[in-house]
Amino acid sequence: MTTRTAHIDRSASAHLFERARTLIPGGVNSPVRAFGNVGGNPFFVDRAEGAILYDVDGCSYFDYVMSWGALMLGHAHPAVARAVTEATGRGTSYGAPNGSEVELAELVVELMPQVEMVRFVNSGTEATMSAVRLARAATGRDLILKFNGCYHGHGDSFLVQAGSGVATLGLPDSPGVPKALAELTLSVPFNDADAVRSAFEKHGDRIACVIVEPIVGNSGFIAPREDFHAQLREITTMHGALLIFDEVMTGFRVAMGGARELFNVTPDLTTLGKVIGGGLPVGAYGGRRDLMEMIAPAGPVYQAGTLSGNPLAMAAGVAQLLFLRETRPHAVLEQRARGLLATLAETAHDLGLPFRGDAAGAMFGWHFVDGPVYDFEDAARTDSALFARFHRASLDRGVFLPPSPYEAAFLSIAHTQDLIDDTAQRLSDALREVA
Ligand code: KE4
Repeated sequence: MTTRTAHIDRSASAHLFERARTLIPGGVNSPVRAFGNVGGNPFFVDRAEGAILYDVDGCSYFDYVMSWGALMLGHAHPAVARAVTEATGRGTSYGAPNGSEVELAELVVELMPQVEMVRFVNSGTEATMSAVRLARAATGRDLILKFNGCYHGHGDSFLVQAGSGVATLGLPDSPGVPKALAELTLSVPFNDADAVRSAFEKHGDRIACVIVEPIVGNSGFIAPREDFHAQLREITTMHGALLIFDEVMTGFRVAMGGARELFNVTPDLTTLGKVIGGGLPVGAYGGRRDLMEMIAPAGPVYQAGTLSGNPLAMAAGVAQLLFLRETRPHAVLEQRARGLLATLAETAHDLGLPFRGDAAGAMFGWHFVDGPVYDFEDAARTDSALFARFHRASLDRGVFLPPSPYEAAFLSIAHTQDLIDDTAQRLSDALREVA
């Protein structure tokens, strides 16, 4: 039985947060980090190694956020650290092409056959914004269709019933998004192919693309129904719209070839981020050669970026992907995630609490709900007050879970079976305490 540490001194974090809030909106550079949905103040990180985060007060945490999915090898993995250090010695940015961009592009194209050409950018948001611009250019159409609860970054066209961030903040639309622009985005329930068909029946000849998180990680973890993606492929093809798999989170994490490998459905475009940068700022979009050759300077669709293809991010991405290509840890990591969920499910059952968990590769999640979770509406039934208490009790037992019920959790090769077993005990005790 692990007990919550009586009093944890987090005063150094508190002082930093106090200073940060006078300088940075909400004291953070991304909203979810402020713990708005779980209460309390965020801890400030001093350093990290493997699966462990160490805060500025000397507390340590088993990390299940892993930079929101970017770190498949854990923090400060020697292969990545060495690659970045070596790259730094040759300069940090050139504003001119360099070989590491070609090396990473070759790896992405090799590991994701549906990606015939790829363009690197600096974030997942840039990747999805650019992919949608390309879809609009390629089809000559203006409407896009997304799914309630799916998050594709903070591009204006996506902040229409987005899942992560906006939904967590309880803002169905973000202020500042022009109504005229929001009206170009259709949003229907995830897993509802009939709703997609109806949207196309109504607007079919105006819809440029469907963009989807193939496994949703921004409403908590939601898996697609058996043939959902095959139906999306059939409907979009029939209506001359493009299908975009937003694999910023799932890419190289749920399987070596991403979600496309799991569902054997080929999208026209794929967006990437996180894992391909090994923890450094990166994004990418790619897909059919005929589409990608429309991107400047090969074609007329403009997109650019000062730090795109940054040599340090490329080096980190290459190091992480090469290591994953050799070791292919996805099945083992999914087994570990499912083992952890099984322990939590058993504890919840003993306590008479509703609980639904699921996993794919090194990504997993749960909802405190009865019955299956097929879409955001189901996920929104989760007991968020219980989630908040559970998050705090877990943190006080040295386990850092994603600080929102609308996020997924992530593990890495540094999450050994022993660490998972230790986590399971701590989380069970935390759940018993707050039930
Ligand atoms: P970024 O612009 O944050 O690099 O990527 C945006 C994005 C696009 N597509 C998907 C499927 C994503 O999950 C994301 C970003 N993921 C969130 C986690 N829910 C990042 C965490 C944060 O916002 O701080």
